[in-house]
Amino acid sequence: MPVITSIDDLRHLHRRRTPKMFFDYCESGSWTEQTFRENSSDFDKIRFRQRVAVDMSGRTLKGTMLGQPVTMPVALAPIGSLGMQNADGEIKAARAAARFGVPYTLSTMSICSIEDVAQNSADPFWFQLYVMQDTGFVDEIIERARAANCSALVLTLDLQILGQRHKDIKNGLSAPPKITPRNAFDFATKWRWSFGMAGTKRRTFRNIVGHASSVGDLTSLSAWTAEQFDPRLDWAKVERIRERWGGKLILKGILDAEDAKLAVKAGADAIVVSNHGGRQLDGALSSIRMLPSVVRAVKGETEIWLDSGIRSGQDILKAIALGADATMVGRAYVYGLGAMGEAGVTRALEILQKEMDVTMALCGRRTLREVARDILLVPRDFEGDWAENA
Ligand code: HOC
Repeated sequence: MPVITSIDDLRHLHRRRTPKMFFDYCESGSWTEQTFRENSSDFDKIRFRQRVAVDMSGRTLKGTMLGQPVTMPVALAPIGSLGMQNADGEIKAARAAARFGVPYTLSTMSICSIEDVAQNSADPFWFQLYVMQDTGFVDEIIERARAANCSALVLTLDLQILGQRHKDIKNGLSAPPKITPRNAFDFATKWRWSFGMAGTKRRTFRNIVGHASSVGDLTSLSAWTAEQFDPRLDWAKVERIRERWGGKLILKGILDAEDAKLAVKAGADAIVVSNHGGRQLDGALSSIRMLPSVVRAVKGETEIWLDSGIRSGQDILKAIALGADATMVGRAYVYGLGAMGEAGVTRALEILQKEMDVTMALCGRRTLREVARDILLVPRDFEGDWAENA
């Protein structure tokens, strides 16, 4: 067993242990993957100011997200078909998050259903909603989330149509997977994964079973998305969902200051500055580059969180220093899940926490309240002319 000291170590192990089709699903962006790449490389352009001889005792990363106490400002982002990365992946991730003291978000497009997770994990989790044309289905799944005690609704606004991901098309992505002469050897060598899958009945999209006419392979899934997801989603519909849900509402996929203001008007308790991990509009700017303009527009009016591109605790600290109240991580914990199941999710969270803590100390700060832009060195042209156009 290799020694795991970084998220990248988990990524390598994930790649070794998980069928290519599912590792690639996690690792892909849309079209040229420019936005996917820049989400991470833009974090690398920001540097820290080292400070010395500052009392670093009694440090804490604790805080709250929507009033919920968290051990660090991180929630696990909703991930489609997570249960294909590792058998019953959603249940494992929910358990690991609950034990660690951070929120877990279950995707509408998960393998384990809302009820599967609720029955197998003690703590409340959050539910992510995709808006379908069938309002009956939307209302019904909101009721299911309420019945399962979900404590917040995450409404994703940037995927009413699916960004094209070339790797998924080439791999013939499906859940359950189709074994073909081309991929049979790959599946045969990923025996841990196969063994896990043989031990569960949860191998397709259980939240939508009964609703979807056909959810076999990606071609039909993207056709299904085009057919079922509501292309007429607008702010009036967001408000209808807010009223229907009545609880804490997080609007995810906000990348523009104008949209941030509209989200506040629609009653968002939190917004997630996100480009869906570079999986939707390729050519969009990275989340971290867009964050400052959103912060200027709505800071203090709603909680501002950031996702897309976070691969280390240092990235989280950079987002906080640029004005985010908290973050969501996706791939960083999926690598852990694919590598080592539930223990891998825990390991990913431990790594992020340790990296944040040590970095904060070496920047001379003891709490997240003390973390501000002045711990950073940001290139003068970081936001560039693009943000000024916004
Ligand atoms: C093909 C399924 O957020 C992703 C997910 C889920 C997409 C739903 C449609 O892959 O980006």
